[in-house]
Amino acid sequence: MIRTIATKPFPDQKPGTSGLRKKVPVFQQPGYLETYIQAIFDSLEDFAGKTLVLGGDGRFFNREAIQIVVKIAAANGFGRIVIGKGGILSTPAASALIRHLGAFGGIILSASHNPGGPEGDFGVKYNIGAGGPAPEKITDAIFARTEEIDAYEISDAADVDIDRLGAVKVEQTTVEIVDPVTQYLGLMKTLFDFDAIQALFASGFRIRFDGMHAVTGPYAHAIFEGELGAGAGSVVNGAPLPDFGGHHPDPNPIYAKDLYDLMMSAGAPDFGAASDGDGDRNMIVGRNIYVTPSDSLAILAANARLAPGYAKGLAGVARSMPTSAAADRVAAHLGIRAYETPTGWKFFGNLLDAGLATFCGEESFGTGSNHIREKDGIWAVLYWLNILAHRRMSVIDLVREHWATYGRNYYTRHDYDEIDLNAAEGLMDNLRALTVTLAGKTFGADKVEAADDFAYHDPVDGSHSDHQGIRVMFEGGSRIVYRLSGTGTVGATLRVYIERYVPPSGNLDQDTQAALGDLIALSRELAAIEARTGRRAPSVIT
Ligand code: VG1
Ligand code: CO
Repeated sequence: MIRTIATKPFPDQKPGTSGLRKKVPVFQQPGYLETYIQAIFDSLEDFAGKTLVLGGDGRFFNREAIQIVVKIAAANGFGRIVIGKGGILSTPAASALIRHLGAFGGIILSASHNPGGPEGDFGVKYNIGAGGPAPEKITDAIFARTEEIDAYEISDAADVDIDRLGAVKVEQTTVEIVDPVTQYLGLMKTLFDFDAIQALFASGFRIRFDGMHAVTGPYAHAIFEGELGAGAGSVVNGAPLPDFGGHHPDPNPIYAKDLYDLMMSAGAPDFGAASDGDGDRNMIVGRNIYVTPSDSLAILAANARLAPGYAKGLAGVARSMPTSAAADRVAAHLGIRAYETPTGWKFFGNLLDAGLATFCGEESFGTGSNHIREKDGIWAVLYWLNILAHRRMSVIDLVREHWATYGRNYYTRHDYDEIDLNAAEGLMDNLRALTVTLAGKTFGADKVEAADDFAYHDPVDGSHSDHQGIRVMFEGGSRIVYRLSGTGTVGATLRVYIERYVPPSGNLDQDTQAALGDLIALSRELAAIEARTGRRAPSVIT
């Protein structure tokens, strides 16, 4: 039976950079998740009888939340709900499945790289039929609906057994449980040269993939060890755990330190990679070299023709504004368009749909293409393997060759986590006011060319997004960028992105923090970070 349950607006259901993220106990409040899910459906039209894809990254509360979403979706009239077995779907696999099935949309239960567990984070993201995160028009409508909602519809049917493949009925809705890997694996086979990668492994090439006890473990075991013949044990931390083993499932040199240290040690394998909670991020590390995500995007673009799925070449490359301009240089060389969007994958959707961009990337360990509408961790790893299988050179030699051709964008991000919200907003307001006075000023060797608060005009639908981060741009291509995170759940996180371009004739072999030392000092001084936040140093450097 379908019941109508009275509810009230919760004041804190505004989606951020990537859906709604809150502490688990917040989501466990009676009616909290139900109300948000109903607000999503209330903001959509004409889905009666259509298909909804549903899955999550396996974090604490995933299984309970799946049951709640099933019962509300059935009560609201979806015709079919397709769920990954065990409630598991990586974000990229969910995007692939939405597109493959021609589904109306999908709900992904994840707080991505945020920690999990009873006191950790949980999250809900709505993706549209194209497979990507809902654009701002929809997330704004969802938020508006959360402010006035007064009831939700829910079936009182028994829980669905999400661990058994097959189909059952909930009210009038067919609920199908599918293997989370099968369709995704099939898609990867259409893009990459699996034979060449198999031959690479057969020749003794060694990989270490760290699943970080998050969602990519099952995908990595099946694809790298199963299909491609990487030796058993190549995938570590491959079992998804509700609390990610107590770790932060964020693939960067700090949180994937074991992998990083291994790759810098004498016994390092040829290639190292890790992915995040929901499988859309990737970190690439070679023996004795960490590849920045910005460089990774540029290197993939420069070598695109080596992968069967991209052999025809690229339409364009898009990067988020704070991502280094390394990909722009490749685009210029290839004679294709380069796009600069605000942070968050939702801004790439229109460019991909319109065929303007083929590759997209973010400095936050996100890379992807038009094969789906999310960033894709396993895809990026397969892409690198495909390139290495053809080039038969080490990661470090490939990266050095790239710098020698295009120059090097030295790049770092400094995060100041959990700072006071008012202090953070004051700091940004102050910077915004400062932008108008900076052009033409010289700091040390660097002269400011322009400074602004980044605004984006979507070239496809004409939508406009203001206040996407403060940019201080210097002559010669160096930059300092400031923005506040939209995915955190405690206080505010200030992100400072620092970049300096060195041409091929310059010194390409410096330590990154040293090469950027003067700009790092300037980034702190300009924003008065210590005076305003009490922080002398960042909490995380990537
Ligand atoms: C962060 C990253 C952004 C990314 C977003 C979602 O957002 O900076 O590039 O798209 O996370 O990624 P913010 O607003 O905290 O800077 V994921 O893997 O958390 O879905
Ligand atoms: Co993620």
